[in-house]
Amino acid sequence: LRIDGAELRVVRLPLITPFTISSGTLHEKIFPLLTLRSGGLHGYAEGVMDPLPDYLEETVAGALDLTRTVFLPQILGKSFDNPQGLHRLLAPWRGNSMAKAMVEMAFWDLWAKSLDLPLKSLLGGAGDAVDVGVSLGIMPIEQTIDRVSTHVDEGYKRIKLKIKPGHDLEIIRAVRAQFPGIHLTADANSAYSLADSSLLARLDEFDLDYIEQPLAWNDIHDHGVLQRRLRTPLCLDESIRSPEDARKALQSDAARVINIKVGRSGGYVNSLKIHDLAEAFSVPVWCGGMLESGIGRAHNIHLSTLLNFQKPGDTSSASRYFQRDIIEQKLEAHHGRMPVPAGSGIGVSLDQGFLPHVTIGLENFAP
Ligand code: OSB
Ligand code: MG
Repeated sequence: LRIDGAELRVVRLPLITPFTISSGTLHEKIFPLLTLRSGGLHGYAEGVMDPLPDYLEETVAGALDLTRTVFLPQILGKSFDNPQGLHRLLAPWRGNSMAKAMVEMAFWDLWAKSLDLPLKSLLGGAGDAVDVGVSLGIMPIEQTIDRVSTHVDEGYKRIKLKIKPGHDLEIIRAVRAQFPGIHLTADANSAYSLADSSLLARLDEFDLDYIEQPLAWNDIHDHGVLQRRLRTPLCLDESIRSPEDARKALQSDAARVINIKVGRSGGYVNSLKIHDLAEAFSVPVWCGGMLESGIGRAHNIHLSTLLNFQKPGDTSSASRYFQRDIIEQKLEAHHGRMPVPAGSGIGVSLDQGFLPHVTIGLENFAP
């Protein structure tokens, strides 16, 4: 499969409501969108890095530069029999797992389309729909209760609340009191340290499915120490960017659950290894999200069809975040199940009429 050309776009999508996590508030989603071409086929992927290094270190500007000056020149005009060949070519570059993921994911979509197969089949997944939950940003207690109520009524299978110091015990206590039976989790996005162990241990009484990434984004060791002080399982997100990260976390009991984001983990080759390693340790995984557009969401949904994705993912309805998506299809959950887009590759196509209205940068590349 020869890569004949590429297009690198920057897209800006306004959010219906601002999304607040411990590290800050997102008002709009700005992301790179990559298209790889081969003959008449197009493979799509988006990057999950933010304009500022507020979730992990990668940035949109850095990813664009690396993609434009290093990755694309390495792959344009070349032929690859399968995604592993492309993965091996990018692997020696240090870090930058989000930028690498974008390139590899676009190639997987292209490759699946060249074989006329849905992406899930090539990943080893199966099924027509996956379980989903929602992630609720930080907001006042009253408003949180309202939003939990709406989403529980809609059938979402798990509610994740964002927490930060000063906005933790009280909100979890209030939601648990109102909704005693739901699957409830908390995500701190690295807002705490080991000095907060006793406060985090007080969350044990609320029967959370897990606490996501309480400690530093680049830490594994201290999460292992913290896990020995808690009953609630810890789930790692930011800390897991490679199979090696996953192995270390699993071996040191720093993660009893893993949130896999293909866009954070360097792509599918790495994500499949993380999935299998976790299974070998009897650790369940689930598919996270980065407020992606329909392109990134479709990728996430295909990945979620693998067997060890035992817990509901964050791939909730696109209409919760965006007035209008950049794809022609609608990615909407029904009773807590998100349908897997049908057709070859990721199964969704760009809305070419809308795309120019939300494009803030565009470059084309030929061999
Ligand atoms: O930690 O999972 C996270 C959004 C932006 C940055 C980090 C995270 C999130 C979410 C949103 O939780 C999940 C979604 O895409 O719906
Ligand atoms: Mg998270």
